[in-house]
Amino acid sequence: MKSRESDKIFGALESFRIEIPSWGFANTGTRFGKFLQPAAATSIEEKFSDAGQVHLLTGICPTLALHVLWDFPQGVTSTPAVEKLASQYGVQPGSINPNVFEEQCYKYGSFGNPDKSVRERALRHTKDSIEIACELRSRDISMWFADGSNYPGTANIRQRKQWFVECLKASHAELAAGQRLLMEYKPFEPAFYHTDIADWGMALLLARAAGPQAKVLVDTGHHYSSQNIEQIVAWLLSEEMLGGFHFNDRRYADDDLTMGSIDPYQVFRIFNEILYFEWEMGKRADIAYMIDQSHNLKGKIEAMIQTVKMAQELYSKAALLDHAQLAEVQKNAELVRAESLLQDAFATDVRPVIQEWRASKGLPLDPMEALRQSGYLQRITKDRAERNARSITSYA
Ligand code: PSV
Ligand code: MN
Repeated sequence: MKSRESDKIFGALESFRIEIPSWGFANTGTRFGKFLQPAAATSIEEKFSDAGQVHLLTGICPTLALHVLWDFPQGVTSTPAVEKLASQYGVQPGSINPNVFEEQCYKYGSFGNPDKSVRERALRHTKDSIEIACELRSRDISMWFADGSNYPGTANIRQRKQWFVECLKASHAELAAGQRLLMEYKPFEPAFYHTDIADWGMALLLARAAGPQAKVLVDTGHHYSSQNIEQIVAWLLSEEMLGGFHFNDRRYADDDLTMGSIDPYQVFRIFNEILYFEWEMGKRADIAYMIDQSHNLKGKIEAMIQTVKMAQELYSKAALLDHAQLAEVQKNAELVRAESLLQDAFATDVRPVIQEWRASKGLPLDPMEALRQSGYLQRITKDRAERNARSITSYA
């Protein structure tokens, strides 16, 4: 590879960071049950410890996304303990994810619930989550709502939209300067007839209604099959409304598979739209890159490292593209040349240069191999196996 190309990759890797989710280290499953893993994390300390390993070996995952219900058992009073773990394991708290979907009271929704007291409760939880974020100096509060309905005619869709606007405005009013409210959308699951924030357009309208610090979050698994996600990304960029990503891959629905495992070219195309925008604007887009995956069968830490490596590779490939040239051939409608620019960049083997970059940072050349050699997996498997074996796995 020419030195100009490897310089491009070095430049891209220098600033590329990706956030990992605390729940990606825990025993998760499908609605049919869980297959327990002896090394899965069962406490917030174990999640920080595992995230610390991923960051230690890859050098690009300095923050951990936290889910309030799962990671802050005592709410805001848990924050000093979380701060302590962050400094102990060398990973800072990242986005804070309120949880207004798991408790019984949310059966008919949270911000869209017809019962005012439930809406108020969801709002209180969101405000508490913002307070947690303030205490931990976390920038992003990431909102996902399971709200929706399963049968036609059972919900007043317009009324629920209005309740969402009211609650989101009230949430936004609590944000500190510089904080952001990220709005995630999803067209199905757990609701199967309608979801209150079903797509990027609804998320965009609600974010605009909430206030200037609200942006849209794109979870790549939250689209219908064959939807053009990079086009959504391009539109959100041009509206200055793209706040972040939850990366994962899917074959059928929201499968939460490892990023790039099914369609790496799609992730490449997403990164290409972002880097093209940045080239055109002459500045970085303010985007939080985050992972949202659930590894039922693969080892959790291995899958996370695999993801991070894939993200680095696809981002590096996209960074290779000559955007000045792309703009030129697009202008002249030179279709094959334009498409080939993408295909050639995608086909380039960037792994040797990424290894050089790792070496320049004193990082292991192969983080996966380094994990296997470290003895960490053997140690946690021994320490955690008994507790994991006692976990509940049944669906019904
Ligand atoms: C919902 O499917 C979702 O994508 C939201 O981001 C949740 O916070 C996360 O998954 C929980 O796994
Ligand atoms: Mn998500």
